[in-house]
Amino acid sequence: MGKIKIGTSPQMPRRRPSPRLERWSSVPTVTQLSDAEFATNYRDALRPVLLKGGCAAWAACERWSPGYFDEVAGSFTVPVKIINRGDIKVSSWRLAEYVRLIMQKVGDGDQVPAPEEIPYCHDIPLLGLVESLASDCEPFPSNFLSPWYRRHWWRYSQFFMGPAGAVTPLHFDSLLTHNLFFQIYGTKQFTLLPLNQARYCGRRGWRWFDVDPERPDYVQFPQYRHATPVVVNVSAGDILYMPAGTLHHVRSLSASISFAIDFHTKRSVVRAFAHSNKRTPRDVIYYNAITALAVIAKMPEAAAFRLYRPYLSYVS
Ligand SMILES: O=C(O)CCC(=O)C(=O)O
Ligand SMILES: [Fe+2]
Repeated sequence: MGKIKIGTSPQMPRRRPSPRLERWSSVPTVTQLSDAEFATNYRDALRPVLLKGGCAAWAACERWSPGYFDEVAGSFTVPVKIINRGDIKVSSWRLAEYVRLIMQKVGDGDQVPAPEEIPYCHDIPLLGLVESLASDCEPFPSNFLSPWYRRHWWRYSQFFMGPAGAVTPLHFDSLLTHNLFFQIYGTKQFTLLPLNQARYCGRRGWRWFDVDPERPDYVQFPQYRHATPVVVNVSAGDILYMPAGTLHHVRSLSASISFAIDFHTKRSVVRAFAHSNKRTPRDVIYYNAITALAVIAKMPEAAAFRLYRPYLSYVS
């Protein structure tokens, strides 16, 4: 009789399942979350979580509104996007002019136009440009981030402001980072899927997906029947954590102001390289290499940030 190979016997205990979950049945909601619980139960376990009221005590939640941004940054020129699936058209607007557009939409209560007709002030590093805004965001949960990002967390943030009906179609964040998302004004509805369900969603290029999770076309995307999207509403004062590489579709249910920080841990940046394929843009590999130098090799923040900064205005 041949020898039984170690590890193949049916009596052997099964290997521990990978910590990467195949599916989420819901997004847990908590009202308290210590740094250690966040790291162990959510970040390292790659599970999303909603920290209800997590930033409700910030001055930002009192002060920030479209009108406030008219006051503090109205003269800034900002890129505004029209997003039609993965096709993005960018134009430059004065922030004051854009605020007027939001106010009109807020004021008139008319039918909401289709998302691909709504200009969206989307994904801009505004807090890095108007650094005083960060003082409205205290106490800030810096320890949720890796050390590289903590001291000047606002430099790494991406700002979003738009009217009701603005939609960011299904995608993952370019660098396959974790995402810590802060909702300051209004409510957004997120639909989330773990990265390993990307194959069901009609991928286009590197990071966009053609399936519309709000009205899936099962004839065009029959595989989407295997997908298990979870929906969560994120209201003013809430913090949402999305694990590295989460696919997300986001609808503004009202006029909205938010910002997010895309961040890597040592593990997630290594995983991002492991996920690279021939569709991965060179820029993504470059910015992940810089991030690896900062997060793993501890390159000094000032030098690493200088190289990383253009990523914050990178449209892909
Ligand atoms: O809020 C949105 O519309 C999109 C948010 C997003 O995609 C992000 O934070 O990465
Ligand atoms: Fe995103």
